[in-house]
Amino acid sequence: MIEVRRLGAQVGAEIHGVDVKTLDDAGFAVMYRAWLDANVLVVPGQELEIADFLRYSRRFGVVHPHPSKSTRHPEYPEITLLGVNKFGPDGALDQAIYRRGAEGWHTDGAYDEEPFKATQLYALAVPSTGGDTFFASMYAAYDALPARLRERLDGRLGAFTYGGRRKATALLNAEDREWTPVFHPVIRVHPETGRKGLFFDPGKIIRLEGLEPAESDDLIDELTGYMIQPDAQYRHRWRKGDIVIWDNRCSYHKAAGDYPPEEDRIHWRVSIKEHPAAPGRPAPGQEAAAAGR
Ligand SMILES: O=C(O)CCC(=O)C(=O)O
Ligand SMILES: [Fe+2]
Repeated sequence: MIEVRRLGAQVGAEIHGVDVKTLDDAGFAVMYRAWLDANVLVVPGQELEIADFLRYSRRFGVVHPHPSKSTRHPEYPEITLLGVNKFGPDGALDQAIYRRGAEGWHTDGAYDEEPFKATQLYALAVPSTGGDTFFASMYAAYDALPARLRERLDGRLGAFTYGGRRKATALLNAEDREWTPVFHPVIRVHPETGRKGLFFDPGKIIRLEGLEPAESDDLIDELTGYMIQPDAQYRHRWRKGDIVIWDNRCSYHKAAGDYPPEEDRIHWRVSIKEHPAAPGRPAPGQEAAAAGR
């Protein structure tokens, strides 16, 4: 029997009583519904090979390789490795790998024309302490906006790039760092739940369209203050064998980035979209190169 337990009041649900390797369609439908309701779904105690993880991930959508080529699994480009090759040849800790996802609250893939629908992680090794992942609701952020801000944002587009205003592109190969901005409405209606959320990422947004630069920066700061609502968070403490999937269309997340660096914290990670890559379209970040620039 599949059991769904709520973790936080608004964010997070945990599933018990499933082995995702043998899950039937009716069982998956229960889990998918729970995921839409809770934005973040935890499935503990799974024993998976890479093929199992990919097969299960594809039930949520289309798995796309991440633009960070250096952190792809050498044999399975759709799998990103988290926490692997943390130490360089000189023995120094690579902060971009160790602190990946820890620089601030964000949503994955806002730099892409079709941002990731979901990101899914499978824990292979967990540290003895630290290394949690934090989640928060975009719906709650939107609900908290005063009417004055909702009116200013209604129909407004944000321009996003991979590294944002700080140009944080350390995980990209040098030839992939020139990023063509993409545009998304900052008030976004979730395509499946119909609920409005504040689709926002201070580390990837470069400006709000139609505003003077100073006004845009001020509004970005103001919106950053609404992202995290105290009653709409969930903190995940990892156990080996956990699968966690989050919905990038309605949630923010952040890695704690605080575990003992000498310990292993290793995940397989996939980026999931609604759609396959359009034929002949350059990969994200490659538009400038493809246009000969
Ligand atoms: O490692 C984590 O806890 C999450 C990192 C992250 O932000 C991501 O994988 O998108
Ligand atoms: Fe992330």
